[in-house]
Amino acid sequence: LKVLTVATAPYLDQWPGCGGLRRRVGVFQGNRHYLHNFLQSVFSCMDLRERQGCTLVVGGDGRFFNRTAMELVVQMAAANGVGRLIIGHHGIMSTPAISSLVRKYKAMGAIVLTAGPHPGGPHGDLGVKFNSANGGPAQETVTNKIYQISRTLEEFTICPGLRVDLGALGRQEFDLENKFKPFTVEIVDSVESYANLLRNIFDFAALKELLSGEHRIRIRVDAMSGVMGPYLRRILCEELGAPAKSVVNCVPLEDFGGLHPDPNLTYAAELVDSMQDGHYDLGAALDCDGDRNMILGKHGAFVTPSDSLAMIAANIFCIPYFQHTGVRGFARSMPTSAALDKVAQATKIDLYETPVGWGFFGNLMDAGRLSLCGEESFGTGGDHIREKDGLWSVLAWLSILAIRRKSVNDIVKDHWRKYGRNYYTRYDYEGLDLDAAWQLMDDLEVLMMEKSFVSQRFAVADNIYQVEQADNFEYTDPVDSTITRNQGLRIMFTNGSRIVYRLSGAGGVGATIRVYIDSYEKEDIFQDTQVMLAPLATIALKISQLHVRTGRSGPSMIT
Ligand code: G16
Repeated sequence: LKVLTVATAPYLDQWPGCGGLRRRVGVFQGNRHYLHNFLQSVFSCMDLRERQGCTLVVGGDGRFFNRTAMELVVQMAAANGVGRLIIGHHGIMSTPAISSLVRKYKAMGAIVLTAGPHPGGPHGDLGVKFNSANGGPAQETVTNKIYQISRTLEEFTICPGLRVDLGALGRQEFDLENKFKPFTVEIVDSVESYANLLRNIFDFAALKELLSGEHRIRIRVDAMSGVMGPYLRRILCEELGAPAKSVVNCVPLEDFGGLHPDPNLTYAAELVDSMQDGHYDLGAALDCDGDRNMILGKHGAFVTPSDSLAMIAANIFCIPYFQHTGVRGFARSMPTSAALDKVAQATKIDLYETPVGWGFFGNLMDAGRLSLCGEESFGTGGDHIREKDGLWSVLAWLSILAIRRKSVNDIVKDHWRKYGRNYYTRYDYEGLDLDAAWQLMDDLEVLMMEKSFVSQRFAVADNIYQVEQADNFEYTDPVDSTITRNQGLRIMFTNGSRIVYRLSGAGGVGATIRVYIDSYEKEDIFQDTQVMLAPLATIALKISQLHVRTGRSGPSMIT
């Protein structure tokens, strides 16, 4: 097979955020060599000697254009000297499964074709993410390098005649010109190997008893027409005995059924509705690439992701894996509520507060300092892999139910009674003008850094909040001392409440400003979140002038 070097012109906008390069499908289709360029930048970023003959894992969430993109990845990987690709059957594989395979095969990394929980289809998004040898998202130093290469790229190499059969499980070999060794592709059943991973973490006999024994509970898990259907069927139904109707939307669709495959109360409304009549004891939704999760109790009671993390932490020894490994540390992203901190204090386990994005957790895990972590954006996971893991989180909750023999709602209430409650909400302002959003954040920072800002008092009705501290979050990695700056503007009040403003780094159309509000209550724990947080929300808008400056009358999304 011939290897060609093709001249190209660079694009200046291929900055991969923490979730990779995410663009509308039309951008990839309408701009000549847009995907070729980015893939070449990824390959060129790898050290040449390490790249020659290396193994990479490749998978995607099956969205529209996935197959075309996958074929291109294979042709360019071969031409760039990669020796072996491990690919999911039909090119489809969940993000957690990809992470686990990178580790299992000791691969140099992975190319993940997902745009996270963003819509698919011809008018939806496509994404390309590079994961490192630990199985987690590449660090910022790597993504910055990819971006720099992409800005001056002049050519790419490709093996256009190489045709891989993504449907044929097993090994395929290809001889390339001027290469001594054949280029190998292995199409694998990722469902089986991922199931095996989970078998070694959880007590499957206890879970089977919970889901199919005499006192079984009823669950409903929604795969949102993404990759997770086959994993749910195999693990929850075939292996753990849950009835077939416990899992829904399990056929992976290229456009995710035209829906937004993001597991939250807005986009997983179908699940929320189906929980209302109290038939199901636990509900869960997973996003299209299987790393995010939402947990609901009976009647659709919402467990906020920050609480879910804290509650898994408080019950961590219900999971056999942690009984064996012990607990090395907990971590949460900075905007995630401080509910986890209370558990860490009580158990005297180290707690890390990291910038947004799973890559920061990976470094701590690699150094043996972290066992359990999560983000408010519906992500929880352990150190078994280096990505968040949706189905792992569901099994973590089921393990808690199996051992504690209580309902989800009672476990939540017990937790609040013991540790107090962090009322928490997030406002998203999506699709803002980029320059206006940056300017707003700049001006806000200037205001917050004024000397007089600290100790300023804000009053809404009877509630008075006094600023204790204000900063722009900065993180020094305790393992390698790398400093990451500008990670979000934080206002901390004397009563422990907090407002955080942050620009989304995940890319997409325009800019997204997120406002995170967190308020701790020791006693008053059974109130409505939005009612409790209304004064702080008013203050957040007042300080930032968000509505006045963006012309919006409210957030595009509240979680
Ligand atoms: C968002 C979330 C982050 C998450 C990231 C990637 O980033 O806020 O917590 O790590 O997406 O998530 P996924 O891999 O599921 O797409 P941002 O920067 O938009 O806030």
